Amino acid sequence: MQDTVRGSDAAPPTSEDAGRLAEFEARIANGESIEPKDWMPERYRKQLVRMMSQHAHSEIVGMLPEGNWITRAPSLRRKMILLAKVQDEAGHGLYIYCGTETLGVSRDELVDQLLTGKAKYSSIFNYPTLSYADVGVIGWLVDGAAIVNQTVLAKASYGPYARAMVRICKEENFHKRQGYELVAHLANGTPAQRAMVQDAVNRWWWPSLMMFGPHDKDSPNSDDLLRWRVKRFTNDELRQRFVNLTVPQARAVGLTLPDPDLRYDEETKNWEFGPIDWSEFWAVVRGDGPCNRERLAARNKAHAEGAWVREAAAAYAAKHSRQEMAAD
Ligand code: BYC
Repeated sequence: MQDTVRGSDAAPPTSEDAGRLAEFEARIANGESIEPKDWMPERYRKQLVRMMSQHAHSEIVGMLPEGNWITRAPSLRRKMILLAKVQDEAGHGLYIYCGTETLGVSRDELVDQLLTGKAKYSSIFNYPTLSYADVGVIGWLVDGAAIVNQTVLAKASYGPYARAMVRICKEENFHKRQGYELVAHLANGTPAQRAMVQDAVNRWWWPSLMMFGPHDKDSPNSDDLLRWRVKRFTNDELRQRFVNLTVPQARAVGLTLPDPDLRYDEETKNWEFGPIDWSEFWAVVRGDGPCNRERLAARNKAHAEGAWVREAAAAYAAKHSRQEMAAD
């Protein structure tokens, strides 16, 4: 399994560690950023490696569902938009892998964990994209959910992660807008286009809510992450924020969300929603979602086919370093 952060790996703190820990926590309480060369508790480092590497993998695997439609985009304009978006996701993965490397773990190791199925990545990318409307709905709902989550992560206590999030969120905003624009276009289109986009919303709504992770009571990592201000809000709080933002957007384009229990609560000012199917969520997280095997197979194939590029880049770097040494 991926580097675990639970239980026995935490050695009992020595008095020196206790002093350093207090100093570290005081810095976090003071709103300071933790940087790669700063002292940090091993558990903080491991939590970040776990979360950031899962995030990087999600960006990389996340290229696959939409990438599926690049060759079949309905117009040149749509193809250019989709190409740019999918390419952005690759960039996001690379920033976050670089950020994770500052914690003393190599990208090769992280990629190996993904390719061998040891690492997790977001459950959402294990669902199929059945029509072009899915491209719009992913931009609107999936990138929309990512923005809610990542805007907060842009204030995370670990500097390299927070800075990557600032840049990524700017691009995610473009992703969400292009998605909503496509959704609105289809929702105002022919009856067949309307039906197609409603069908996509029906399939992606619940998986989008699952992106925020399990209920707070079932979230073993939240205590550490909240205490050390990697997370600023809980899974349930961010999920509710997403629902509150999204319901009016669905109404504005005349689409319905597939939840008969959805209702506005005047007292809490929240859109209350029905129960999430957690058995489906855990099945997908365990590897039994509709496309888990297909996604891993696609990543392994791409990695194998890219071997010559890595070899060429390594040979080029070696040649240049030899030339630089000879010139010195
Ligand atoms: N899917 O204790 P919890 C994108 C796991 S890509 C799979 O609450 P935590 C985009 C969790 O890892 C953006 N697994 O965990 C790209 C943990 O297992 P381990 C993706 C999940 O970390 C392309 C266990 O369940 N965003 O936007 O406190 C195209 C218990 O959970 C999921 C990020 O990666 C899940 N949904 O909170 C379009 C955001 N949820 O590791 C768009 C960064 C939970 O203990 N990550 N698990 O074995 C986070 O914010 C947090 O890690 C989470 C989970 C909220 C996801």
